[in-house]
Amino acid sequence: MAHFAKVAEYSAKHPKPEGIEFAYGTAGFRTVGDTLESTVFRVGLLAALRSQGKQGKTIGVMITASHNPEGDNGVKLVDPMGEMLQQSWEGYCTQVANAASSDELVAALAAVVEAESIDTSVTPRVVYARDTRPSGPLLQAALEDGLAALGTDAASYGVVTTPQLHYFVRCRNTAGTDAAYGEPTEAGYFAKYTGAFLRLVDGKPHPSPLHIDAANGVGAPEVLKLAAAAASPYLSIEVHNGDTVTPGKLNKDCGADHVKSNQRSPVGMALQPGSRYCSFDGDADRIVYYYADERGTFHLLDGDKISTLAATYLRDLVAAAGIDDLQVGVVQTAYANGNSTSYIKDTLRLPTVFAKTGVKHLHHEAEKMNIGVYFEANGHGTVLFSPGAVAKLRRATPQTPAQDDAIQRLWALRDLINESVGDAMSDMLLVEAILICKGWSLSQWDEAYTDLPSRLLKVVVHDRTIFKTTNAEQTLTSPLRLQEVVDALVAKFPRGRAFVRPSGTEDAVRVYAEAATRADCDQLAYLVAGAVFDKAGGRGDRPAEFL
Ligand code: G16
Repeated sequence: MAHFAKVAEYSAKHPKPEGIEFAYGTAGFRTVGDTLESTVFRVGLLAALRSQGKQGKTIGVMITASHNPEGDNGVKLVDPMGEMLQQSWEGYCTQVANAASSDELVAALAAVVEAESIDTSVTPRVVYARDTRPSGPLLQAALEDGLAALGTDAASYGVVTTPQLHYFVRCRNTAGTDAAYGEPTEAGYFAKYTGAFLRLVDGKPHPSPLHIDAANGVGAPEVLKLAAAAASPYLSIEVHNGDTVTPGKLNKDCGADHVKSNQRSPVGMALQPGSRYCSFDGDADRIVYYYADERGTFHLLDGDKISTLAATYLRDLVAAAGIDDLQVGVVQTAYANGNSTSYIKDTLRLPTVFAKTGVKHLHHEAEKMNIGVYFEANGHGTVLFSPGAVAKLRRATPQTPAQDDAIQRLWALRDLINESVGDAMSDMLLVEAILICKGWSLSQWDEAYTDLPSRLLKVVVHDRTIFKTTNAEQTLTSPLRLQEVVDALVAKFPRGRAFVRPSGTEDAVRVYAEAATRADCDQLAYLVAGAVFDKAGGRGDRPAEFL
């Protein structure tokens, strides 16, 4: 095919490593950074085809491995509205990434063109960015070759957060339409979100400083720029773990994933009672909050707590605005703490559904709601206003000043939220705005419900692809009979719940357990992890008992 005339020449510079199978998973391709050059080159080709398939709309490419260790890297495609790549394309990505030769690669690309009836005469448009990982520059060069091979009109945003790139893509594709999202620049991003934030908190008392653990990642410089753009005592921040230069520091003993998984503060943050803390992950798409009480005990406010805070605030505003038939709903995954789900159903009386892990799955469920709040317990999430909800807001005619105020606040919240994807900076502003408006400390926010003790473990196995699940990933269908073993263990513990699923971003199997007491929870997690290790090909050290 003439369209692919230059592919072989460029591809020769980026040969596929032998013996490695790549798979487009939960958040794109993600593995050891040194092995990804051919894959990222090929993602450049796919991004161009995806853009042509969308009549020249701008597609995004983000080079990041987010919460993974610094040696890993990854790459994912961003669709025109700033959302994750349409799932039906994930198979194409996997096929193209695994083509063994230049000829096979061209054939795989031609098959995509054929299957999607792509008009290859359209000029492809792609924007891209990367996080701070050392392997990023080399992978970016490979991506640029892939884009050049198909004559792409391409632009780099340099080193930015993943959600910023999603935002830029959405802005570019909506410019000049009714759905115009903002200026597709860093300055535009900061102006939009800080402007909405300041509108919401105007006139309220100033909060105490917020200590941010930036995971030694790209969130550090970006959140400083955000605060500079706000230039307001409403956003007084202190950044910790902001070293993006020293090798080995990214996500090391810090960041949202570390804090959530280990349920303790990150390195470099000595918690003081009464002070306020949060952690981003390596590419700033997740956030969790935490504090220490008077006795120095650590308390985590994770994605479930953020979700319930946002849902409560939105529900109350909708009621105060006097808008009928505007329902707030919540999407969670199996990792949601059991008590958060009960709180949403029984106390807030809001509808809630479960989706599979991966924000793309939650996003699709939230799209079915009027106002859909979706968060993973790990702190990854956002809020979506459906077109119907936006139309109702537009039509709303306030009868009182209080109704008018509530409607203005709903508009400001919509502007404050990055609807394209979960965004640590935008979510931080959302939490800060709600806490400022309510006059709440972190411990007051925490009072809504008490988490059941929970534990998340990783088990390394020879082949995680043998693990298959159903029921929003809460039930194993393979390996055979392992689920029966898990069920029997769960039955031994009051309020016990546990599930096993293969990670889509790391070479490991994840085990989640919760139970009525910390001791029971830890015992259940240990027993389930041990069963996985013994019965499904554990590798390395057997999971140890908690002491
Ligand atoms: C990614 C996904 C999240 C998911 C997380 C862990 O996060 O975007 O939706 O929860 O991986 O997924 P898994 O358990 O399948 O490894 P991030 O922040 O690393 O991009």
